[in-house]
Amino acid sequence: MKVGLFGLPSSGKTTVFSALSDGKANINEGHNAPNLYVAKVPDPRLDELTKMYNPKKTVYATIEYTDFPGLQEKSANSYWGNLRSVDVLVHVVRAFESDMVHHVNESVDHKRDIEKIDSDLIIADLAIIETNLDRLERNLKAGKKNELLFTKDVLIKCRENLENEIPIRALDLTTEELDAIQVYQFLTQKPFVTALNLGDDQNFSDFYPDLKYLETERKSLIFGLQGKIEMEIAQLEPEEREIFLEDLGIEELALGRFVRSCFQLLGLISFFTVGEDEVRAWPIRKDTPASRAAGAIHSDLERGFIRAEVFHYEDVVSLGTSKLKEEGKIRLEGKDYVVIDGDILNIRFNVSSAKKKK
Ligand SMILES: Nc1nc2c(ncn2[C@@H]2O[C@H](COP(=O)(O)OP(=O)(O)O)[C@@H](O)[C@H]2O)c(=O)[nH]1
Ligand SMILES: [Mg+2]
Repeated sequence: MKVGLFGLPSSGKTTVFSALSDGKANINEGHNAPNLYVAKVPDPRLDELTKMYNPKKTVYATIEYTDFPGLQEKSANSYWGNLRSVDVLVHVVRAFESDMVHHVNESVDHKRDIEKIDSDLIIADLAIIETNLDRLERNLKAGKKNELLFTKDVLIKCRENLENEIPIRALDLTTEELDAIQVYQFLTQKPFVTALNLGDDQNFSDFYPDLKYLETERKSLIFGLQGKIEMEIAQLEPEEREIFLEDLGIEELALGRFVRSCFQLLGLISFFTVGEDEVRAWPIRKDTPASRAAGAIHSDLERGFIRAEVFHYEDVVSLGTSKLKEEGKIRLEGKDYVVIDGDILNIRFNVSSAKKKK
């Protein structure tokens, strides 16, 4: 999962990036190259399973953060272009007050900045639609395929909505419609998070009521964090963190909360595989059948899938590994079984039949 942080210069992107990447990323302070970090997705269940199975290694799911350098008016087009390759867009917005940090718009006004970026993204998508409608029109005149007509209709539908400030992600598009516009990588179609970067003395709950419309009307997520504090705590050793968290009244670090929000936004869940060699988390989309989940591990497992031995994390934690069987908690499931969050799978498969089907 690729997560891209963007926003105005000095809104705190690099600070938030550093907080979310566990304080371990090498920060490039220059203004041109983006910062990149592949972070482990924290999952206390995986830690618990590691204690139980004592494997040679534990493999966490990963999340890739990119901190895109500040948005400059002049090169906005190529800036938007860079953002099209990510899975989740995170708009970092400054709420913190500080005389030491200059704001490009001279004053701190998070609502203004949110509205401006939201409309910039809409304009960027509208520009793509215009270009492509022209192109489709020319191809249609040249007598090319009828399916172009369908794409054209979808683009027109998107345009109408965008003109009314409705982002594409808020539309109820059918699978066919989604397929037709997939190539355009629309920015307002991507899962979207507004990350409000709060000062040490500010509370998210004071800001939330006015920003709730981002969730209800704009189908995005609003996430508050005190970027600077979070960064400083993330840079500490895990053992030292606890004391500070308690002192500051922070229940959980933003890096854990944030990942969960992204999983929720993308409709992701995790299943696990366990054994002496490896205990591992596998992120998949909700409602994935067992055979496709097996495919996340290896394509042979999907092709040669016979059945899955399934038990649940909660059961192994409450009963221990040895009692699972006698309590009837280990089930055999077929390829259509819908995997749920916290399932632990052992896939039975047949390589030779997998090869035949190739
Ligand atoms: N007081 C305060 N300062 C912050 C906060 N977040 C960032 N800053 C400061 O704002 C400046 C710009 O932050 P930076 O993360 O580099 O912004 P970027 O340009 O968006 O990457 C730095 O001096 C940060 O220390 C915050 O939450 N509170
Ligand atoms: Mg920066």
